[in-house]
Amino acid sequence: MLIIGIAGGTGSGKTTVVNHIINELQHDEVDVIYQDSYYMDTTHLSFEERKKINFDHPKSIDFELLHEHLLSLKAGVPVEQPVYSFKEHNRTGETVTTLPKKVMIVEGILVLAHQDLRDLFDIKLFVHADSDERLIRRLKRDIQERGRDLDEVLQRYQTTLKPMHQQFIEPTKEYADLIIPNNKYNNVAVDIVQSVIKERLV
Ligand code: UZR
Ligand code: MG
Repeated sequence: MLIIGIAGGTGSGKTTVVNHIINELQHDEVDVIYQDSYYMDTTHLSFEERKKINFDHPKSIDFELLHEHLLSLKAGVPVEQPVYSFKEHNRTGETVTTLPKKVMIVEGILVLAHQDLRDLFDIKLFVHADSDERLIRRLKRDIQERGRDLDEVLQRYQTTLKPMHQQFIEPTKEYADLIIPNNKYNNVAVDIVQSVIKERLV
């Protein structure tokens, strides 16, 4: 099994990079684990309380479960990946069965921030985009897809996303084997990653 960790700030284009990588591979040889699926269960909190959670701090993520799931997959055992709702800020209670595949991709802002996870990755990537670019993408996405408004997104960006990015995400660039510049969609870098994966698969 080849395990690839893909980190990078919010709006850097991680999910898009992952989608392009997996499109080129056979359906039965690859699957993705999303860090977003592993936000802590917050059922005990009210919606108003959940909105106040700092979702960009490592402690909001159930890294233990994520690590345990990766170990299972590595041992050939399927796992139940929780399903998360950004509108509700909580797990939905549903899960998706994730089978062990030859290539497992682990994607999320903080996946390189956790040493036990890092130790499991064969390849570590960091997707970089400038912060203005990331803010523009984040604004569009949160308003169009996650039911937020302009003030809420900007407020969150200034008070939480930016400081958390500087404190916890940006420093993990240091652990990356490869940093992908992604202010514009980067075909060449994705092609290179794909060839490395294909090489390792044979
Ligand atoms: P990406 N996030 C939410 O907006 N709502 C939640 O309930 C849980 C997480 C955001 C989180 C982080 N921060 O910046 C982002 N906030 O999802 C990570 N607020 O996802 O890497 O796709 O941007
Ligand atoms: Mg994403």
